[in-house]
Amino acid sequence: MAVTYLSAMSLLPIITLPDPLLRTRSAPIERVDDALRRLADDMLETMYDAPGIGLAAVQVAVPRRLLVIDIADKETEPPSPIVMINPEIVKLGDALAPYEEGCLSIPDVRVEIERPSSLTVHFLDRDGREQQLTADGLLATAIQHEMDHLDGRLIIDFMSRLKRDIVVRRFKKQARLETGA
Ligand code: K2U
Ligand code: ZN
Repeated sequence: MAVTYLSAMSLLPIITLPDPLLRTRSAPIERVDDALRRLADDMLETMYDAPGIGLAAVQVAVPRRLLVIDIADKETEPPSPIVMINPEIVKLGDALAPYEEGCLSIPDVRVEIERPSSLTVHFLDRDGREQQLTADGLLATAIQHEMDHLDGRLIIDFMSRLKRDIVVRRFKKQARLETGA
């Protein structure tokens, strides 16, 4: 039945280190159409399944400037999904706050990162409408983490060079073992 088919979403594979695509600068989106909305919905389903509170399109191998976020606590709150198309941070607060960040594309690695604790971001929503959002706390951290993905920046870039090289070597070795190379 066409309606069922259209409404069914799909889980997308999340790419991981050392996939070079993660280092791409994602391209702006020209058209907000049904195909893009379908990708955003598939990204949300993939994020909830991971589970995660954010996901950038490049993490599902689509290097376009699209991200999804939902920081609602699923134990106590209803979902509160946010879709951001061509997001731009227009203001960053002066106060910094540390957070021990993980990344769905770099499993089992945690990095304590200090980021501005508040920001204002401009973006297009899933209907292509201009939006402005002021965020603080975990939402501000998540927006900055996902925006980093759109510019090919990863949490390991906040590590010392030595620790980053150790992590990258470990993921490259794991990838070789998996492909039997
Ligand atoms: O983009 C991603 O890899 C998903 C990230 C997003 C994120 C990381 C750190 C801080 C905020 C957002 C996470 O892996 S989602 C997993 C998660 C769940 C609860 C709290 C923090 C991170
Ligand atoms: Zn990430």
